[in-house]
Amino acid sequence: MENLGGSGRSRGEEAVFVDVASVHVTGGAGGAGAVAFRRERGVPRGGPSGARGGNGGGVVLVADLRLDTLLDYSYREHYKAGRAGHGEGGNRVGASGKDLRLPVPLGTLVRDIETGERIGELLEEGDELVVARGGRGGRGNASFASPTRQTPREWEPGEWGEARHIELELKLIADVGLVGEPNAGKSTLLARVTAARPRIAEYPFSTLTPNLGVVGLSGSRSFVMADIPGIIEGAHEGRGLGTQFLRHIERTRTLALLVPVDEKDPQATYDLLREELRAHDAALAGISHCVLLTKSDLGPPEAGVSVDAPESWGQFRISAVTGSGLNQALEDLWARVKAEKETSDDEAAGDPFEGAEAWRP
Ligand SMILES: Nc1nc2c(ncn2[C@@H]2O[C@H](COP(=O)(O)OP(=O)(O)OP(=O)(O)O)[C@@H](O)[C@H]2O)c(=O)[nH]1
Ligand SMILES: [Mg+2]
Repeated sequence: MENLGGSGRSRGEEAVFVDVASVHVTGGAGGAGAVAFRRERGVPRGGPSGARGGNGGGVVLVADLRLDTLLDYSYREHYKAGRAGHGEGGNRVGASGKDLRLPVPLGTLVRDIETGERIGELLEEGDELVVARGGRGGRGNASFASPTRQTPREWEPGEWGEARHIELELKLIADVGLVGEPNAGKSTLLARVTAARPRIAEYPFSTLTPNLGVVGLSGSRSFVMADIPGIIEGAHEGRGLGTQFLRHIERTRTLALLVPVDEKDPQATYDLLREELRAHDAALAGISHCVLLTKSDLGPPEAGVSVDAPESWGQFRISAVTGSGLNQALEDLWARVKAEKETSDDEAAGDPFEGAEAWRP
């Protein structure tokens, strides 16, 4: 498999896309300790009262159901938690630095890139993992007082926060599977809407292995799209590349059947795809699907073509070359994936990055 920003890998029954991101995380610096003495009436120099600095904030990863991919972490490389306040006189300890809490999808694995050490894995909603500790605050002169040393002037600076270069890794399973005859434009579409770079060519069977990519939409919304080799009539009997690759899309949330509008008989193409899916596996035929009428730039102008597809949940006229119709199709695909997920598990809603404007990618 090929893609950018991740490495494809096959595991067991289906194509597994490994979404990776590498980021630098730095804890906040601790505050310095203070040197101060109490002022008391009649006492020229009271006891030492310089307090310690606060502790710096840590960078904490938090597993969040609302995220499905690591796409948000491909836009920004450095994340830093808040630095602490310095200690003050009158035994006032410095304020602690604010933790930086970064939401990541469930299943995220974290490694230290320099040492290769596995730092941990976030599996359940709310799981937390500190990836960079804040620096400790330094002691103020009050801490150095002893019966024999009543006017210490020592103080410590705060420690620097821990700095680490980490890799986040997430194994993804495709949400949307593209199904079409060879040359239908599956790979062209994947390349247009994701960072994946599958092979594209004007001859059939240019794609020989599945490709996956992450489609990113506004507001941290994303889903995974799979492009598999084309299927032809009789594929379920082994013609062409057969249907061996269909197993890669058996667990997708929905399918998109591609029908080029410049074809002689778009209806026959659609019927053939449905029939091959059915013949391969009843479960696959049971996955919801929409129709993507592709290569609209080549077809008759405006809504000339549609197919009779009563079981589909939608039809979209798109061109992966001009981009026409793509936004609507992707929005509706996302909504469909979300709805299918909600029927299988109860997902939280809302924006996981809310309140994090300062560092939001
Ligand atoms: N004009 C036009 N050409 C397109 C469009 N989408 C794909 N093509 C062309 O159609 C040909 C086949 O595209 P691919 O993306 O390789 O098709 P595929 O479905 O991946 O084909 P296989 O991998 O062989 O199954 C290429 O020459 C593309 O440039 C489109 O929207 N408009
Ligand atoms: Mg292809």
